[in-house]
Amino acid sequence: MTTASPSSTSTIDWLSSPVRVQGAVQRGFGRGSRKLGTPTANLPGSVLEGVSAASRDGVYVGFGSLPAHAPTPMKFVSNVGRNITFGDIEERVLEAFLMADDARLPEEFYGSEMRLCILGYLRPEMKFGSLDELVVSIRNDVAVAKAVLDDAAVQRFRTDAFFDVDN
Ligand code: RBF
Ligand code: MG
Repeated sequence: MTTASPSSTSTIDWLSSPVRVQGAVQRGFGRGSRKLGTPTANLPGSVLEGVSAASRDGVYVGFGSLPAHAPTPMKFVSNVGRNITFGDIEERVLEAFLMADDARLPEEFYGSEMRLCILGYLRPEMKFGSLDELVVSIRNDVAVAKAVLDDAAVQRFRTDAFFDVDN
């Protein structure tokens, strides 16, 4: 596989204002996103109900925390939708891959609060022809997210008051 430079293959659509959501991490679908290399912590899609800035299904990026376990905001990349490649879930879900040093982080935190400050939209959710294509695309999303979240324009959200643990 050839790895293209992320910034040359994608542009980010920064939201006009950040979307801050929080909720208890819910169980995934047993498909093992761990196997895909991107274990996600999931929130019900209902946290985005009525939020027009995040009404599109697809891949979003921002900063997120688990106040009780990992209070320092981390970069995240997430999918919002119904996993249309698989077509087996009914409810919209927000699946966030938190870029922690410990890749197993989310597994242990079902029921814990997660806070996400959503800053940009990367691409629509797509129906891939194979698992391999989905994995390649997710890897590219991770690389793009890492790069764009270093942008000076969004650094201030790392210290957003929303992440203060006593909130
Ligand atoms: N699922 C899809 O069906 N289409 C997608 O385009 C898609 N993009 C994703 C991008 C990222 C960054 C992540 C973390 C997940 C994505 N998924 C997508 C969801 C994936 O199907 C799901 O995480 C696994 O099936 C485990 O539930
Ligand atoms: Mg998950």
